[in-house]
Amino acid sequence: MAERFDRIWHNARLATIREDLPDLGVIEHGVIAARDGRIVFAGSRSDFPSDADTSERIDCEGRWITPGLIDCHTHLVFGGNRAHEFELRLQGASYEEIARAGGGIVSTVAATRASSEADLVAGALPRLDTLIGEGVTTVEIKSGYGLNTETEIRQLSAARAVGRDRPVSIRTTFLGAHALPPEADGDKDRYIELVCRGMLPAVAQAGLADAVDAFMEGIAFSGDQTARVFRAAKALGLPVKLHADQLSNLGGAALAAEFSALSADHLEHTDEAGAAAMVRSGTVAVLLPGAFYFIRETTKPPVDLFRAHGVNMALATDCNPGSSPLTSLLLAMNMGATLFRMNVAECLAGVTREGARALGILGETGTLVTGKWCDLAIWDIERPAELVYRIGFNPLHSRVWRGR
Ligand code: DI6
Ligand code: FE
Repeated sequence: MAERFDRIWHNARLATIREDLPDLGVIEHGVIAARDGRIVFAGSRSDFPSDADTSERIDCEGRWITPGLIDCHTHLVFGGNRAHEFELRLQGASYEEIARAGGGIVSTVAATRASSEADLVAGALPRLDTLIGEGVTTVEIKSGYGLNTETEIRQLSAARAVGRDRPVSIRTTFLGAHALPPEADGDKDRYIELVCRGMLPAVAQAGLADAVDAFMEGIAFSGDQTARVFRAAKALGLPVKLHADQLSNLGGAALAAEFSALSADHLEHTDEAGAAAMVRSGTVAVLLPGAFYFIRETTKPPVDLFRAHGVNMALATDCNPGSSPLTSLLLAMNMGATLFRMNVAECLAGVTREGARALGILGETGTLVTGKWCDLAIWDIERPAELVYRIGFNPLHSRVWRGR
């Protein structure tokens, strides 16, 4: 009896991003078949059963199909915006000066605390829709603009809510250790105590976090404080990630590796010992060229070192109101290539397979492989390099999330 499918896409060129194939894992004359939202076939038409029985057959007319894109590091849910701070920076103030003067993250915290969950959802949806419009099917969203239990929970439930409003997978990350709130009176240790004993257990209890993150930096938290957060996360069975070595080298990459973090993110100032530690722990390097560009950072992440050591590299927008008001993964890829000298295969893997790995969901999405969710982006392009090469042009033809 003929095998039955819900939908098949044929006459396509597949960039599978499979790990067992070189470069992009290209399959010409490709077919993808889906059943119950999952990929049940992704390969060459010559291997596809000719008597397949399907409800819907979509002719891709030679278009390219990649895995649906994954934005594995965003702060998409927040109140207000920081356009005024941008104007101040144009007059000469630095990001760190603004942060130390009570602006920066803390001003977004005030706006987020003043927002209802409905306000937060309404603010985030246009940003999410912009990502979706470029073929994104999975988005990670962090908290970290509440900095008290009530608002952190509101931010995370707004993040989960946008995922119910749109056909997209949302992964949430608790980032209570993002900045020191004004009421902490400068006492970082006491605040970290609150994160570990108050906020984190409440967030975990509510089932609102898939992972836990921290901002380890001179203007944020030390290695010791970060380690306390990580121990508390691990005790609750939650995987960790880290904003590491963005503005200075405090050994964040190595600390992340010590805790087998899913990813260490930013990494502009990471050294060789950090890269070597990351490869041992399988920690993904999430590179965020939007933040590098927007705060006019001059030290680049050591992409050559990551490549030489075999560290997996992902790319993400870091969409946030202060250091990366970016809602384009296509532009993030162009910046990854132009600013960081990543090649086309690295950029495309960075927003698909490696993004999935950085979220701990590589078994579910990120490559065109049987058994995974059928998350696809179908493109009007002649070659995959166009996705990286163009600036401000969106060649998405259509997008499929969980088989639809
Ligand atoms: N690193 C960043 O670049 C953002 N957060 C972080 O930990 C900045 C967030 C902001 O300025 O609002
Ligand atoms: Fe970030």
